[in-house]
Amino acid sequence: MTCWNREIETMPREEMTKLQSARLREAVARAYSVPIYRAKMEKAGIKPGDIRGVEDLHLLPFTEKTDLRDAYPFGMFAAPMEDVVRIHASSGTTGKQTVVGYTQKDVDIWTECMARSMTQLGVGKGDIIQVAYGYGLFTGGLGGHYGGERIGAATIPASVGNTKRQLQIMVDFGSTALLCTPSYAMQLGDAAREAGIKDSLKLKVGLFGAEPWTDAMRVEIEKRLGLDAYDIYGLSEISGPGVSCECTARMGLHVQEDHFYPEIVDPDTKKPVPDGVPGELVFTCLTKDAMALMRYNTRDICTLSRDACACGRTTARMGKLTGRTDDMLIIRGINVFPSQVESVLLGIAEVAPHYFIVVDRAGNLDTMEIQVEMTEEFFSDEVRVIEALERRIAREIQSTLSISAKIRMVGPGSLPRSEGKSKRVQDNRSF
Ligand code: DLL
Repeated sequence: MTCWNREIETMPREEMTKLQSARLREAVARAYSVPIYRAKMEKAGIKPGDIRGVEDLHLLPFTEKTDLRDAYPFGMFAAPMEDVVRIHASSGTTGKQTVVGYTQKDVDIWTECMARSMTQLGVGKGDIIQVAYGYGLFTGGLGGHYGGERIGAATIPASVGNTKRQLQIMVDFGSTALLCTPSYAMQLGDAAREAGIKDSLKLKVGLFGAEPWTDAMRVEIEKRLGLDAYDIYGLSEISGPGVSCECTARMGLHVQEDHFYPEIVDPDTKKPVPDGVPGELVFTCLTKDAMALMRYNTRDICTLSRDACACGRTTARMGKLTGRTDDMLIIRGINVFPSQVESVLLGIAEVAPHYFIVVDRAGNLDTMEIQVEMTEEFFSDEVRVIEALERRIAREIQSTLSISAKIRMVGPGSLPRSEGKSKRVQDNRSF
């Protein structure tokens, strides 16, 4: 077993709990300095001194994505802006992004987590890592990049897209590791097959994540690209990719639990459930300075286990994600909330805020069609008018959600109305 940080990765459970508890006490004190948290804790009748260790964690109130939205942009920051060295963002539930900040120490810890993830998969010095996650506000690109450099591998900031050039880089530079979303890996695999270059590839390992994928997809990717494919998980609110990652034993994703304390709670009662029982995954940041997130409910559904892993690591493991308890869709690796679509439509006078989203998969590419109702007032059956409106909405969606969508205008009152919880999404993909 090759470890980046053997002491932590093989730490006996008792020692790990001690370390986590000490870090938690500091993190709670930090969180208490943020007015939003202090108000939450006061409302729950909790003082920092009440949290003596991880056994008291359940007393703390949860943090939700909406808390970050309400605090937009920097209201959740626990460090002064002059200590913040990086800002990332991901989709919020409406038009506003969820903004996250990092001090230098936070970036270093995130990088260390990525270094551990890569090392546990045998990637290291001498490897050539092609980072084909998007570089930008999304954490995939830079997360992979810093991790790659930290382990001393030659790191290529290929970013996402331009498939032909990706394949050329892969062959000419001799990339040995690939980092991208699993759906993009499939696409690259298909393109490699078509170009007949599979035998020229030197790929050994792939770290794929940022969206759900199945073991069946793993088999396909491995066949197409001739590598071993592993699952990597993370979210920008907690740091980015590398919160957890599979090891070669493939018995779940090792959580970097000295930095991110995991819990699983029942989606209805919000009470912690025993290991092995599926529920909502909740993380508490133990060491993050710029944002001291306490009990952040990711809304991702999975299980946790703390029994021994065949690889020898002792850290807790997450099972593969099986879904979410909110309505967030992940389309081509981009997080999309239906409420974001609604807020775009609300800004366009010619349409009613009635819409229906159909998500599909054409080949390996996710597609999104948004059916939108015109208002009685602006209704027109002139093709020119309709097409102009469709183009305008598509532009607005692209600029707000960073995703292309096919817009289809429909007549007033033609989308189904529901009396109960409205069903606004039809997802035809199978994961
Ligand atoms: O997706 C960070 C990341 C980048 C992870 C690259 C892995 C690789 P966000 O954009 O904030 O961050 O989206 C986080 O994506 O709550 C999950 O619902 C989903 N997700 C992330 N990794 C996986 C995975 C990045 N391995 C949200 N399997 C999370 C399934 C995943 N879903």
